[in-house]
Amino acid sequence: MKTRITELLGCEYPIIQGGMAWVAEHTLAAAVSNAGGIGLIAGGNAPIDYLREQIRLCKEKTDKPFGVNIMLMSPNADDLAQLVIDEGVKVVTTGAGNPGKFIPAWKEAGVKVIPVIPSVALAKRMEKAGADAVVAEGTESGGHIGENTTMCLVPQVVDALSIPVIAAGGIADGRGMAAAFMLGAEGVQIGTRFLASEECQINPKFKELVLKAGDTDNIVTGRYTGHPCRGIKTKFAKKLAMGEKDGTLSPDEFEKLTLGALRRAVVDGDVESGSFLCGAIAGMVNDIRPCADIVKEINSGAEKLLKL
Ligand code: TUI
Repeated sequence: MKTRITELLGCEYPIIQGGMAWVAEHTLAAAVSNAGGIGLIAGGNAPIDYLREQIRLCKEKTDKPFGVNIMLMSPNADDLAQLVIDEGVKVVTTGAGNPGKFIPAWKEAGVKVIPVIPSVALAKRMEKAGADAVVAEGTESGGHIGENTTMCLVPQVVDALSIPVIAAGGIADGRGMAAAFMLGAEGVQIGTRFLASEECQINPKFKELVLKAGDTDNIVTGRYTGHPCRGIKTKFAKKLAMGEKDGTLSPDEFEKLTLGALRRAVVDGDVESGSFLCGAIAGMVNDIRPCADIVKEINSGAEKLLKL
């Protein structure tokens, strides 16, 4: 399927892997890029040396284009923004904030800039600031989320912008991709499906939780901190949700409990105190497959439906 996104990014399929903090390292990113999509390495809160090494390792594993996600709440965001220029990274996506101040330098360096946005207002600002495309991310996504759904957000962003729109949130198969295209998207960003891939390096316990999850095993916590996050409804997540609801956990105490919780999930598989961030579509993810199979199956499934 050729769209303005495949043209812009020089990839075979308009499928981008989500820049999941702690999860999206070079093995996963290279596998998705080698499969014909666009793999992303997550900057997250990583030190600059770690991200530099990940970028270099990725270049050893693929000669296809790949990208880096800059999490704008990271205290390192300025340094990471410069690093992607210095390392000649071709694509940058951003999350959890407004990347406006970085866009001129990225554009100057020939980096394709794709902010992830949760609203039409921010999408318009990004187009004005020179973004090449946007990811319109619905609240079905895992991790830090906005309030609007993919179904409602994507067509409104498509109508408001001239640049191409990539849909994210709740997409894990060809049906989801076809639906996003019917809403006007020209690409999809997929995270949760790649958690259950062979090349994904997360703790096996995390993969097991994704595979076991049903449609109601998902929860959003932390709305009162201003940083709502979606993940798997573990006992720990339920404890956070309860403390938030009944007022027994102050926002400060909540932040303390969740500090480092994503690392505890991804690296240690710690179900007692880890946050297993993951999208609401996890209930539909039932097997661990190579990234190449996942990318090709989603694309061919969508193509068949769109040609009906
Ligand atoms: O960024 C994400 N997902 C993430 S980041 C992350 S690490 C983290 N952990 C705890 C708290 C916060 C972050 C885990 N998952 N997705 C993209 C995304 N961006 N979703 C929502 C936004 C967003 C929110 C506000 C983008 C821009 C924005 O702008 C506000 C403004 O106007 O500055």
